[in-house]
Amino acid sequence: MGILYRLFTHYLYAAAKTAPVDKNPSRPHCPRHSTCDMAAARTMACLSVASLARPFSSRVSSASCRAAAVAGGQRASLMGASQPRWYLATSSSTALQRRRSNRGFLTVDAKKKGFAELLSDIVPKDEDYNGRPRLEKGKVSAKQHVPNSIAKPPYADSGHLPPMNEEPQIHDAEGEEKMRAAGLLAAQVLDYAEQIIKPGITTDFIDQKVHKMIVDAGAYPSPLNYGGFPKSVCTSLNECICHGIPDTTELREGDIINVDVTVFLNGYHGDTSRTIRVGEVTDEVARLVDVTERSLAEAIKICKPGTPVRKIGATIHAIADEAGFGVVEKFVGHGVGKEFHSGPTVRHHRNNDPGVLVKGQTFTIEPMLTIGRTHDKMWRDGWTAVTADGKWTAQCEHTLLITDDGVEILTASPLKKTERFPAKQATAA
Ligand code: EYF
Ligand code: CO
Repeated sequence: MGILYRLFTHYLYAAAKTAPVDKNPSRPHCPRHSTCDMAAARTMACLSVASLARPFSSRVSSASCRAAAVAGGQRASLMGASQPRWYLATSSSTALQRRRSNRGFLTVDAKKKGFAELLSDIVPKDEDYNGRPRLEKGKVSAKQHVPNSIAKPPYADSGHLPPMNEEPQIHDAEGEEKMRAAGLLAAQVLDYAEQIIKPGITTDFIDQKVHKMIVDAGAYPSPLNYGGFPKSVCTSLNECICHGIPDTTELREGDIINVDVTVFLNGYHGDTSRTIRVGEVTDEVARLVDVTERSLAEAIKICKPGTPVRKIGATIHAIADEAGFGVVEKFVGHGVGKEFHSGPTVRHHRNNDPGVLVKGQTFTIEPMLTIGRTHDKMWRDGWTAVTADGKWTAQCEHTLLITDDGVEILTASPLKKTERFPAKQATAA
């Protein structure tokens, strides 16, 4: 009985430790909505960049979350009647009640299972992939300082999230030049991050170096305090899909890490990321990274005035399918410019979204491909999204400008100049 009890409590502990806050991986949610003043911010970000193709029936409680979910509803309504819509349900649950309800949910799950199932459930939850144990949260260091001389985006001091503007960001010649400058700096910072990456360094070290380079260039690191995000860059390791928070975790030989850099320079954001190999990686992991990059490159080639936004997802998904990889649906590309995130929502999987690209518009494409399943679970920190099955995932991202007859990659690496103006591909509407 003692063993049974211990196993049961061990199971509950293991499940609680690893359980997603939301059991439905496709359902957007605000992980810490009632424990933190950043509730609206987080839900908003879920709705803006971690978006959202599925009906939303989860209960959100605080006024801030409600406002955010309403904003999500507005956004969904702009997607047109044939699009999935958001549904807002309210309840009066508090943080404590939500934790209770999570526990209750887990308990019910456990009670339904027999002894053998109980055992088998414990083991796969912590199964390694690639000889690497599942990621665990490390220690997050204190927030970095930004000198007063640097122009900051509106959220920098408050930690709020600006309201999501569904309109695309379209620029005149001067705006385009500023976007070029922001894009170039972001690309330079990412190149620098790639150069310092080696086994043994921590993700916090990457954050410190990236932060310093951005601030030294007179820019603000856009993620810092964006909806309360605690660091200047996202570092997403192995099974982390996106929004990994730099901490004391050390890189190991054979890892892959996505570094997602966004800078705010002269009033404009430039946003780019790539997945970097830490030393030698396995053939399967190398192929994942290569195919993810190719899917982005091919999607960029079809971009020009008049290209339906949905073709981007179709292109990426076809390449991932052929290679046998999954496409994460929950997190999406976005308009970028004076605001960090705006319309259009750029989904990376096959979709039927309305809208076409227009000259002067800036936006990102940032596909996330997976070796295994595409479902995610959110860590209790409310930011870090990892694959539910623990298999690895890769992402890459560029900020793009639609030109007269094609596209310019504003965040093309200065070390790989050839990719700035990709060869065009014919596209049928
Ligand atoms: C659950 C944030 C993350 N959001 C988006 C805030 O577009 C981006 N990268 O390409 C992007 C980067 C960051 C970001 C960095 C921080 N955030 C808010 C709420 C939830 C969330 O993830
Ligand atoms: Co982005």
